[in-house]
Amino acid sequence: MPKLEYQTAGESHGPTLVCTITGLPAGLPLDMDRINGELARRQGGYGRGGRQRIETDVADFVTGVRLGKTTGAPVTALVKNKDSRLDDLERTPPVYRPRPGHADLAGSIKWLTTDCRETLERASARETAARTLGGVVAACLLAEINVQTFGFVRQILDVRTDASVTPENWREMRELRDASETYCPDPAATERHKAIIRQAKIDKDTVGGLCEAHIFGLPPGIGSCMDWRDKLDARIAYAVMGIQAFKSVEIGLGRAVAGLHGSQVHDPIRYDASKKSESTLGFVRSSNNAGGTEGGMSNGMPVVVTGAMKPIATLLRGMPSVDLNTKQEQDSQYERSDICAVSAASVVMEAAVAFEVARSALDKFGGDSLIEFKDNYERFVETARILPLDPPETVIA
Ligand code: EPS
Repeated sequence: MPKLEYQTAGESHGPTLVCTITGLPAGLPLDMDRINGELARRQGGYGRGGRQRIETDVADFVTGVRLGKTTGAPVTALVKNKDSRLDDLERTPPVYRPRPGHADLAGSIKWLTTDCRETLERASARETAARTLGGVVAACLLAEINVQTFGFVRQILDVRTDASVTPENWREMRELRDASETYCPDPAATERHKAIIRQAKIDKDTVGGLCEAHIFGLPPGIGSCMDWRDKLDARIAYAVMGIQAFKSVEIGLGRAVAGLHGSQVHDPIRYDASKKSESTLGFVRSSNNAGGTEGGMSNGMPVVVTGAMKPIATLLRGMPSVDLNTKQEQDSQYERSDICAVSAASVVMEAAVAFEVARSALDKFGGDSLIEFKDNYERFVETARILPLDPPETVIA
């Protein structure tokens, strides 16, 4: 049985992007509105460059799907590039002056060339369209066990929203997010974000920010503490750091835990039988500083992930650099780009986190078909709800 995995292929200005997903159970209906909706959302956000006016990203499933449902075979989907011109040297010329912050310098040396284009075409964030596609397919699987995902922009440059996102209000927050041009569920912060991006454009500069993703409805016990490679938080961190331009990832309080006492950090546990049917199985926490994971496993609380995206490396005004052929100092080369892509990155990060959660859920519940996967999930939560399994008199207090 293959594990749930995905791989992407394709260049920014090649003919197509490809996403291949293996290990999906058979019978999963693909919610095409959701998949294409998220692809469209990833194309948007205030501060994007001219490329997004050219492209119309839609998923074209070419293997592993029949009559709208997965068959259990590897799933391949394409996102075609309209701006396809990889072999046209006039329109896609060599790049000899690497952009500080981009993959240009390290990649050109790694692959022993002075033409950074060899690297940048693949390093480009265009690839995140394919990664988003894979993540949203995984989110379709999570929806089958009532696990929902919500991603948004927490901060751009130094303007941060204090909006609080909870299992009760996240749908309302989603409406606010969807009304925001920077995907931030706070209209006042959105206006300030837009002003920051406008000013960066005038200054021929770029800006980054913070993305946040919440996963709701995950029962305790997804992931594992038995092998560090199976820790849910470790997998999420790996996936988020794998997104272009991300420089840090935090779960829950993140690095703030370092400056607090244990009594301030750890989330007290209570039991409320009236909440037994919820995904927490009745274990109530008055705070969620752990961000929904303890010991590398979900604990029933929402999984909360924050990722920091650096400012886009392509600056219209250039940055000090050198020509790789002459070694002479010259400003970095300009390629059409974005001023700010934090909004788009919030869509990518939500999808990337969804994929890791789905992978860990499949590791736990398994199943060749969706029916089996859901049955295994139901049996697990039902059993967990009736613990202890031994007669009470045999349980040592
Ligand atoms: C990117 C440069 C720009 C961005 C691109 C990422 O591409 P282009 O040079 O074609 O204008 O638009 O992002 C996307 C194309 C996308 O779909 O997100 C880069 O250098 O990383």
